[in-house]
Amino acid sequence: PAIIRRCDYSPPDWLVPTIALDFDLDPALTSVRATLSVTRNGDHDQPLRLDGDGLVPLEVKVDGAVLAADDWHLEAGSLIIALTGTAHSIETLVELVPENNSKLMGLYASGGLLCTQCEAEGFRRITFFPDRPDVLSRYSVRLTADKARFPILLANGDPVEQGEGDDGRHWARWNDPFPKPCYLFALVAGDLACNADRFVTMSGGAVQLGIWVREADLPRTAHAMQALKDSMAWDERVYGREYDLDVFNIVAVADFNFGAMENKGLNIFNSRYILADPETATDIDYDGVEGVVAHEYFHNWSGNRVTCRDWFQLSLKEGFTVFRDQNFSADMGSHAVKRIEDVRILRAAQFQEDSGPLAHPIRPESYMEISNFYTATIYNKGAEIIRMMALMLGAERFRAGSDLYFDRHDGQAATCEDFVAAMEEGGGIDLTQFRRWYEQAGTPHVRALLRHDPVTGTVELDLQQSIPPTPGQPDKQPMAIPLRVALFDPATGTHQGDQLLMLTEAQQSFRFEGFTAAPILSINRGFSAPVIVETNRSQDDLAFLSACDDDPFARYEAMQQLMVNVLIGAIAGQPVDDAAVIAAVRNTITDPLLDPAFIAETIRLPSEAYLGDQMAVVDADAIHAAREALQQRIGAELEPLWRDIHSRTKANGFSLSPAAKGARKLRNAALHYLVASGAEDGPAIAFAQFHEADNMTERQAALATLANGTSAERDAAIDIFYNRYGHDALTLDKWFQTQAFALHPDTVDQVEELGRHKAFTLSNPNRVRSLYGAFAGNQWAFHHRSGKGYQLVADCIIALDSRNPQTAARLVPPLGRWKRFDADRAALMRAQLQRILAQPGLSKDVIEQASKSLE
Ligand code: BAL
Ligand code: ZN
Repeated sequence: PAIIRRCDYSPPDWLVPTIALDFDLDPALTSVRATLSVTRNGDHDQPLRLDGDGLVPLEVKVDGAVLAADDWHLEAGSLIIALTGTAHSIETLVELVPENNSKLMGLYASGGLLCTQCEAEGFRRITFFPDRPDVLSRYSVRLTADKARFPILLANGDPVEQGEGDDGRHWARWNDPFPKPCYLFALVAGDLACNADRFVTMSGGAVQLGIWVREADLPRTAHAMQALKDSMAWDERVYGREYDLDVFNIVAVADFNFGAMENKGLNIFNSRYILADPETATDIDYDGVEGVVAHEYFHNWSGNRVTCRDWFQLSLKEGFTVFRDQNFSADMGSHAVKRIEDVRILRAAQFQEDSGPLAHPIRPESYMEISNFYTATIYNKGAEIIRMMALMLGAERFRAGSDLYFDRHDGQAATCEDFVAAMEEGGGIDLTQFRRWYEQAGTPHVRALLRHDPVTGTVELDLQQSIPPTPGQPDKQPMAIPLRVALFDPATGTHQGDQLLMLTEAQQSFRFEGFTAAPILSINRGFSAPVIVETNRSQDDLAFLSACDDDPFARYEAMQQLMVNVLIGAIAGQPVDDAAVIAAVRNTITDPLLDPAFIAETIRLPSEAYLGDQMAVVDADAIHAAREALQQRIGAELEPLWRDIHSRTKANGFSLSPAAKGARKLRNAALHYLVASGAEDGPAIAFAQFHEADNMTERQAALATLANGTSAERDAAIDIFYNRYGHDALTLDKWFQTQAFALHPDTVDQVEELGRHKAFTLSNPNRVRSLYGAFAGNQWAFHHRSGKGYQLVADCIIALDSRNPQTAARLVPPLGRWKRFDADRAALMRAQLQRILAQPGLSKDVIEQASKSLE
């Protein structure tokens, strides 16, 4: 497959100011008539090239006249027409079979609905068009369908007309006044019920809001609607951005490759990010709904009004929009807890990506298949880069920069460089060196050494940065790294102020005066930069910070580091001294001033995968054993406290208040440690929680805790859960996921069995991710020394590829981490990658991921 390179960008030869689309919809045969006004862009003699994927033109007209078959031709699926003038009208007719579209890109059928997904390159599977984000058009769309099967017909923009046709068919016309790239096109036809509401914008415009779902799901849409209204108000308040159409519709569909899609005025969602009620959704699910609804809504400005020039600029809209949704969610709940959660995701997904064969800068230089670049790097590291700019500028200047960006580029297809330039100009800052964050892949390492001279009272902070080599980038230049730092007086537990240090050299020293006693370093407070910090802090220093640091992230981080140090020592076979960890956990859980949600985050042991990231060669078995042992010790040493927390956090009735959510989080953490302690009644207590819970947060946590062990209660809970929720796809996903995540010696065999379960299907991406995606993230089980885990995931990739290559390709990266494992496992992983690549007819999605993973 061809490689597309950023340096090869050139503006489109032809523009398409308007497009009229006429759909005659039917799952078995849909016809699409497209009328494009095209204008020559500049002085050239290039033919018109309209991208197509799997399309056959039944008719091609230019300026109303049918073209003879030799006046057009297809080239790699694209329609090529030689044109003489500077402006023409082009008409094409194609037919599609949505019910056979298993890739879920373009127009497809899901649960009785017809819907679309066009980002990144799905529109070319619907009609011939220059499928690139810098071709912006005004859309007018007419939809016709059987009225009984598809009573609701939706598209982008505002509804303008509707009527009845012949034979029980009806039609609707929608106009979108805002020029948009074709990846933002959407339509939905189906039998849907609406949760309708309204929002009045800051300038007094009334917006009709609709969340469209199956009738039976209507009661599960209230949280999404509240999140939508909160997002609309937040974007006005924080960014001054107002909604711009008369209607805003959201539709939930069961089969979806992404989490959701920001189509202009018609967001289409994976139902898992819309539907929530206490019986079926955990607090994490509720937060996911809120965050994703906000994310898609915020794209209306960061993505739609200002879009991307080309797909290399993907982080322009995704990184910025993730940053916006993270801040929104923090404002809706707890800033401290949200930051910890976001960093945990970054470290789990992005740091691993950045240190492996698929590492790429947030603005990549090349790709084979753009679908493979919807990555944690583009999204989550991209958000961190924006966060650093916001930190360096401060709130007011950052807002000035974002105002300038939106105002200057409204209606345009922009670049990452445009964003940085707007921040420089609007915010008044020089970001020359900072631009390297867009160019260089890899997570920077910062080594921080604090030296104290008691005679002069001087403290020197020596900082060194290094960025490991990544594919195609053996040598790196120093980055501009903003580090928030404080120096604590160990006697008083206070500091003289938080400072922002800019580390811009490979090595740099910072001097502080006036310290008679050696201070304790708190660094990268708030996780001010997405870097790995190594320090010479002792366990005593970390214990001190875990009790005293007034920056919640740094306090959490100190506790994590304290635990990591003990665990890494244990893995290396050193005698285990866990007293400091147990004392720190005790201090934390008995501190009456702390938020229970923060306590629950802080006392959680680092994940097995995170511990693996700290090792040159990951020893999954030793990590598991050491972590289980420490968990057991913390559980047993503090057993009365766990019992006390567990019983006093039991709520009387369900609430979504931050206090109630925090109590559930802490209750689940206490249950986890209590069961880990080995207490004889542990499984019975977990089963009682499972049985009595009036919410999924407690029920699933109890199930997950039981699933890690071996008990009669485990088997009973798994059966009961299945019988209770087998009819509900989203909840059944949890049943698969919980078993695939289980830290249980038989997980690999159980996953094999679950893959054959009658409720397992490859046609639903959520189901695939809940079994194989979860399993591949379970380090101990996936890296089972037999290599069976690798084989199961490879089997799934191979079986899925011809059906849904995008989802198949997302399962490849865990196999690509072979360099981090021992020689035997590495060989087994490589063998599976080679087996995948040997399959005939493999998609370019999987070819790209698997071949890069072998390098
Ligand atoms: N644009 C793809 C889905 C999302 O990031 O919102
Ligand atoms: Zn997005």
